[in-house]
Amino acid sequence: MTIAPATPASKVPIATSLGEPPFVTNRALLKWISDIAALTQPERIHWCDGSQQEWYELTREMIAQGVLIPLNPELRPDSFLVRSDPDDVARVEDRTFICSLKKEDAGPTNNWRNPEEMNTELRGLFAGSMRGRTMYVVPFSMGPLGGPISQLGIQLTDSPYAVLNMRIMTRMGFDALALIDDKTPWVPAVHSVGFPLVDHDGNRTDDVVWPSNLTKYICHFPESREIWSYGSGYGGNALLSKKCFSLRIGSYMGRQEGWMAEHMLILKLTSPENKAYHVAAAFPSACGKTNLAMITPTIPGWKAETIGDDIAWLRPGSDGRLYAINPEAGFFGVAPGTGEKTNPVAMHTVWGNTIFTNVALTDEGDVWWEGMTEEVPEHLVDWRGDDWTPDSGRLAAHPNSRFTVPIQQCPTLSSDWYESEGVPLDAIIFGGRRATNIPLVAEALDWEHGVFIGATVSSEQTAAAEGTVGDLRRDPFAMLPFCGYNMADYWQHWLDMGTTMGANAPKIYQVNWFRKDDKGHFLWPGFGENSRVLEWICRRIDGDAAVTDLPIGRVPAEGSLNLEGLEIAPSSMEQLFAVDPAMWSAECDLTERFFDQFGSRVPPVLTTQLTALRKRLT
Ligand code: GTP
Ligand code: SPV
Ligand code: MN
Repeated sequence: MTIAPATPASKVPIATSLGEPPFVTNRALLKWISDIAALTQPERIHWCDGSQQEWYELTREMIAQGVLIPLNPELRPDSFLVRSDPDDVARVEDRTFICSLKKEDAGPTNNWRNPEEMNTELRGLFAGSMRGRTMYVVPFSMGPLGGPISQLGIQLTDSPYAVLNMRIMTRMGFDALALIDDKTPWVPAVHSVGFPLVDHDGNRTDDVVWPSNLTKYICHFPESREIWSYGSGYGGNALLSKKCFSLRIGSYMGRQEGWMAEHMLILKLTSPENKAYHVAAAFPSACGKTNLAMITPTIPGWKAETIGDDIAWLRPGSDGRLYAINPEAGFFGVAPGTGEKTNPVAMHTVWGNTIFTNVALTDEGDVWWEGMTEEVPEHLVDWRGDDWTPDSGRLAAHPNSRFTVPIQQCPTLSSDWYESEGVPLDAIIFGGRRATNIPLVAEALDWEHGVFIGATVSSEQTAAAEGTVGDLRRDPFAMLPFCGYNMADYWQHWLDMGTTMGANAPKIYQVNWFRKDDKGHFLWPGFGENSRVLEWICRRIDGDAAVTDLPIGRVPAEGSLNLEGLEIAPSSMEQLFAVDPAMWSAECDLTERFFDQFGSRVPPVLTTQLTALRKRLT
């Protein structure tokens, strides 16, 4: 198949053939690729088969270009360090757009643009944006290939770094491509770093280690289920399977089709009595999902197994229960704070085959970041490539530096991850990073109260996105930056799902590992000790744990939370569950103002919940 060059007179070498593998006959798919190639004018088109050979060739090329820094193979085999441009280190929420036909359908918490206008703008930006580069065709499946909850997508990208990451994060390659026939729905996603190597006159410029553009656009067209991302090579801006597809487009699809796409980890717990439980937990970015997903319980007899650490797709099964899959195939985890003490499972997972982005390099050719070891190396090369010593007075790794690693390397991976039907959820947990007010754990009174708790989650901003770290912000269901439609309609969808499931719905809990004393110290030891809270939740599911009713929910009765072997002052325990009526009244005022943003679209059930909470507080 040959495509006509967009600018016939130009001296720019562009791909003249799609070079599709012979088994690809889907005309819509081929037309889309040919249209995007005509627009972006890449020099070559490469169809990613996902093979080891392809990985070898790509990495060899990127090492030669100085893009990948191979780590010491004895310490970290088949692993690389990548340093991004210092202007391209996290998701860019102010450049993220939901381009629904109606502005109200994006809602007040999303940036909205008229789809037609945005389309025109994007076409201008993407015109010739891949000149001099290879356009990679990256077919992928979210969830097991052909599974009933799984979905297919194709990302076109000019970033080989994105390709290597997509190969880890998704089931990528020809197996996924082969599933896309004329009748199978798939999500098209276009990505360019916005750094062409050849100008209109055919003049070449040198490439840089991390090509990107100061102008960035992360755009979603929910009604046509399309994704267009321009200008960034980093994380959720560039791995379009993750937030763009699995959450923003996914949440929109879920509402239409009766399922849910959530920013949740999935964990399997087995009690000393050998009973299994499945829980899903939504925490905002960099608030401990990966940690909890890989928890090493400190209480005897309990076993924890990992199913997912970031995204869950939930669907009611024929038995009326809620089933969950992790659509991803890898972890894109926060590096800083990950160490043998805080997350030994993650440390073992990244033994090799790992891409590290924006961490520090040791003199031995291994990686390091703040919190990895207690002992700080005497010399490092920091994430920007500069010499670093402990008295440099700056961080060696970027606070949002990350590792990309195949999930199958996780020593605690549950065989349930392979289960295409998903696992039935017993509990859903909402959490955030809150120094005050929110208790260590509380049980929702019922589904509607649980939805109220989810809708009012707030958290201190982390480095996972641009913004002021530490600022408190509302992050309903940890989905504020990820909901592809009006957040108030999303709350209604949650309420509707509860009605569908009735008594089979999972129980809902709220947790907070981050409450502090007046000196600013964490009151709760966290990490493996969080297993005590999980144990209490499991006991509650079985009706075996006593509760005390507080205005904000049901908390463990005196002696009901297992604190055996834990040294914690009774005063700390008291503070972890303290409810200050004045502070809570202020919290309610903020909730009211937050709800007001959504006007009449706020489900009446939630305003009733707020009134009821206020009443319980007096
Ligand atoms: P995304 O990948 O951005 O969605 O984030 P995540 O929720 O998976 O975050 P992650 O698990 O990587 O946690 C990031 C930070 O939270 C790290 O710095 C951890 O040290 C810290 N953290 C995790 N669990 C706990 C805990 O129980 N207590 C305390 N104090 N910190 C924790
Ligand atoms: C998050 O910010 O929640 C992440 C990282 O999981 S990213 O993939 O960059 O969105
Ligand atoms: Mn996340």
